[in-house]
Amino acid sequence: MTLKYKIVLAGAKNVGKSSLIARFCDNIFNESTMDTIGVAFKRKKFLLESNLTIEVSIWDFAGENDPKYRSLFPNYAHGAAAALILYDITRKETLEDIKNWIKIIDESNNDAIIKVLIGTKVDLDDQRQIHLEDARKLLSLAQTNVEIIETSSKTGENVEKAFENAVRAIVQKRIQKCEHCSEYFDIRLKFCNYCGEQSILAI
Ligand SMILES: Nc1nc2c(ncn2[C@@H]2O[C@H](COP(=O)(O)OP(=O)(O)OP(=O)(O)O)[C@@H](O)[C@H]2O)c(=O)[nH]1
Ligand SMILES: [Mg+2]
Repeated sequence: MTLKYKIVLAGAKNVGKSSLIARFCDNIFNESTMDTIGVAFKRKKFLLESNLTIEVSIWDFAGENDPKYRSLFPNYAHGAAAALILYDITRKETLEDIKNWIKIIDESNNDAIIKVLIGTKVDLDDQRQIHLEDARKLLSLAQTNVEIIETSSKTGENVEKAFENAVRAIVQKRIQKCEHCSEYFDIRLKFCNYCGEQSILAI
């Protein structure tokens, strides 16, 4: 079975949103990237299990600081299953900006969205200004228990894992596996829509 979900990326200008997507989807890295204008869009498939493929559409939203521009984010994020909110471990202010993004996402009328915090540019550890423990303090504000991952789009470190964590969190929240026929079905159903067996969550 293939299920489709939308993932949006947010975070201050130059934190490395487009670079993370380029490494993940095309396995490339550029020292000098173009600023994202508006939004960009990519797709990627995950084979999570032999009978479960997840196809994600990944939306890259420019980090522009202009409030007029940021107010458009909820429209782009509409229907998203997860928001990856990025900060750059070498710039303290980008962690502060995470609070603004959490607020924008919380006000976007999408309670189902899972917020995932991601640190970027971990290859620049000698310039580090943000420690993992500092970032963890924002987890409760983001109302998420998805662990924070530090990534490098330059070396590729943890890039796959960051997206995989987000996808696993989406799956955990949205679908369940039938004990009887092993198919996946909507978490809200009391009976498997493949074989009719009662959901163990409903017992
Ligand atoms: N060393 C290092 N540099 C990175 C990494 N990721 C991104 N960069 C650099 O950081 C700069 C900004 O990266 P982008 O991916 O364009 O950032 P962005 O968040 O998409 O920026 P906007 O689209 O303007 O919001 C570029 O010069 C990248 O090469 C990384 O993991 N390590
Ligand atoms: Mg960009």
